[in-house]
Amino acid sequence: MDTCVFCKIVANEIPHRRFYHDELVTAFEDRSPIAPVHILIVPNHHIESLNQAQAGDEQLFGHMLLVARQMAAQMKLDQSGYRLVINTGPDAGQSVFHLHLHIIGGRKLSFSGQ
Ligand code: D5M
Repeated sequence: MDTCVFCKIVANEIPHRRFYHDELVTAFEDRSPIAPVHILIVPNHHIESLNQAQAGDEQLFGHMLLVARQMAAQMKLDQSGYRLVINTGPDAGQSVFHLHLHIIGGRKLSFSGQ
């Protein structure tokens, strides 16, 4: 999608710190990190949010989880722990409408639901 910032990152059209790219997904550093490690994994093709996921996307979503595991191991979070988050829609605070999986870690994380 022409105006989507994450589509531009996937296409390497704007600066970002890239950790991983393959035919399905791209992983890069969140520009506003909330923890020492904060990585986003996005599908290479534009999906607005989890609400637009379809039958047939199973391989993509399974792959995103396995790439998250790989990123966590690469960042040495596999022992200390980490959190995966997909914000979906306004109440969850989704601010970029290209589906993305947050990997957050490197410090003790609280969970308040706020
Ligand atoms: O999270 C959207 C996340 O996307 C938020 O943590 C900032 C990040 N973001 C936004 N623009 C960029 C660019 N250009 N590079 C890297 N990271 C970016 P959400 O779940 O939608 O609230």
